[in-house]
Amino acid sequence: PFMQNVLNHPVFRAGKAHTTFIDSTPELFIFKRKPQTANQLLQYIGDVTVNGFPGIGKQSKKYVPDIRIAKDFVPVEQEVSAKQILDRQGVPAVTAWIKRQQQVLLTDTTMRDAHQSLFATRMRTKDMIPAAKIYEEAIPQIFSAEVWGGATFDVAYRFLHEDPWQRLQALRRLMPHTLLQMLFRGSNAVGYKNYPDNVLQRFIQQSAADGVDVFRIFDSLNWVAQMEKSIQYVRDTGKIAEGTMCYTGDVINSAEHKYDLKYYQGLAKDLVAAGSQIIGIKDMAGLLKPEAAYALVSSLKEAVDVPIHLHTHDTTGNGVATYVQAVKAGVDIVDVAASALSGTTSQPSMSSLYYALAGTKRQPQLNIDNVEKINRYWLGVKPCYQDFMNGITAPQTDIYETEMPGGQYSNLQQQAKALGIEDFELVKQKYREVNQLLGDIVKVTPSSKVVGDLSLFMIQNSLTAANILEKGETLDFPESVVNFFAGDLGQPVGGFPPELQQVVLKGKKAITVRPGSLAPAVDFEAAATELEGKIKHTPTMEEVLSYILYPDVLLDYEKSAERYGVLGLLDTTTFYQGMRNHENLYVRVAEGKTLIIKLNSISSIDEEGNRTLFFNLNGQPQQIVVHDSS
Ligand code: 3PY
Ligand code: ZN
Repeated sequence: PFMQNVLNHPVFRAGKAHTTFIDSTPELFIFKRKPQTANQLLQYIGDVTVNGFPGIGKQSKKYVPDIRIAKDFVPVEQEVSAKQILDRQGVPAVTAWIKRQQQVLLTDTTMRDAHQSLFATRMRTKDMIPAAKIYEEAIPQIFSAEVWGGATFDVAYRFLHEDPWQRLQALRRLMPHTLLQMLFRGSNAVGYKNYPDNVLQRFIQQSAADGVDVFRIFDSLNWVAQMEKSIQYVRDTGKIAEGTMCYTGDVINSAEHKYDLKYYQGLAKDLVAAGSQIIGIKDMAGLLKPEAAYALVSSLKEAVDVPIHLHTHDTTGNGVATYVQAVKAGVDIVDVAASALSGTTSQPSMSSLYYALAGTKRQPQLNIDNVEKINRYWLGVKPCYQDFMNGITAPQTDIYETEMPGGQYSNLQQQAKALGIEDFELVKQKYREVNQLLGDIVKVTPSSKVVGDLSLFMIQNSLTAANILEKGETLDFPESVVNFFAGDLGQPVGGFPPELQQVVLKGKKAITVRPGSLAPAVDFEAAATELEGKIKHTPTMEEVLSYILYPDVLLDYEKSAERYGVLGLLDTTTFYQGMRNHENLYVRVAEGKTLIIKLNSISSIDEEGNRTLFFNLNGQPQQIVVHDSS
């Protein structure tokens, strides 16, 4: 048994935890239920060495980075941070503080949206920990760090063998003076379907208790009814409710009659009436052109009194220009990422924006040397994830026409390939056609999936806008499309196209009310008892919530945790690529305790399809048998 919880660590207890300590002992931030054995670690290394990592397959080890966090930055003295104001004085004081700022404030998305958008959400907590503490000391002026929610929740369980709640708790502890922000999909929470109201409420309460301060709440159809409850639940916790509008269309196009400035002004007023304390503009596809940003922010400032927080993606290469115009129009906060993890489908770069605003009164007050030093750390981290990169290395201006969110672009490419559809230009063309067929809807998780699924389905079945109504009569549409027309995602702006709805639903009745209003409340006690029977320990509230949201995912994770223990100790290259013959690996498992692992050889495959890996563990021979599934 070598695992230790940081909270009990003598250095921490003595209040002497500082950067060097965290840098040299990140393992202390990896929480653990049970002691882990070295054997579990070897089992994991054996499995990934022989069979590769899901999604990227077997790798010959390519990159062994030496990642170091800069220690020579100048700690910045900050009188008071937004987090301290929230904790001491509550939300109204925070919003008043935001409004008093002359500079534009920043949210750093590096640990959430940036890696979700660039490398399939695969960043591990281990790689966040050394940076997290530095943020506090080096750039305390930022408004918030977006570190949780969206796809990070289920991906942590599914692919990283990590508990996302523990990530949140660790970051909270490391960043006590920074507002932590999450992306919350309204009635879909951090999932892809509607959950009952009491689940949303408990999830929000638990997230708030574990560390989330700012909840960015959106709905994939911009239906305020789907956000109201969540906004209220956040307000009840005393945290910040950022009701959010997903940006679609083009407000400066005179042909835009649906998503025009009047529409967004009305939506902003509705969000404020529902209790939003900040208005988020979520430009998930990066469609907001610079002049459109100016027009939109100006008209929202006219319509509502609360601060405006703008989020974009730099997919077209115009992200910084968009922010500069938004800043001129008075936007209060914008989302940026560390340069190394910025650009293309991610957010615009923090340092680029800093320099773009040079000479203006609204330039962010940052110690730019510190920003560059943090960036060097992320530059070192990035190559560990090269196998998950989405392949987009240049601006994609065609998304102005397709309106496809960045995260979907590479996903849909994969989905199409898997179905034997090689012509992605055709898919993009179909996607536009389908969007119009559906009545021009907001496209973001999960509504974007409806458009993508229907596009592929139409290509496969030679359906066009002209023949879908007759030919579709006899076809079973994809589940996501049926659910959409049944009203399970809520009501789209302007309603459903009635004829297509009939063809898809084939007599099934659609609902017009909020799906959550029909969902029976979940019995948490019963869920906890059921889960306890399956995992053989008393579950935490966090585990119960995860089980309710993602039963299979949580149970698979519990199984892998039994087999491997906690893998947060392993460096990321080994985690994804395993070990090479004759490689030596040093795994620090506790302060002053390091395992030295050497892989001597791998046997050829035996009759049962197994291979034996011959290791030395701290000089002692140790063997691990792995089934070769190739
Ligand atoms: C998510 O819901 O994960 C998103 O980032 C949508 O843009
Ligand atoms: Zn985003």
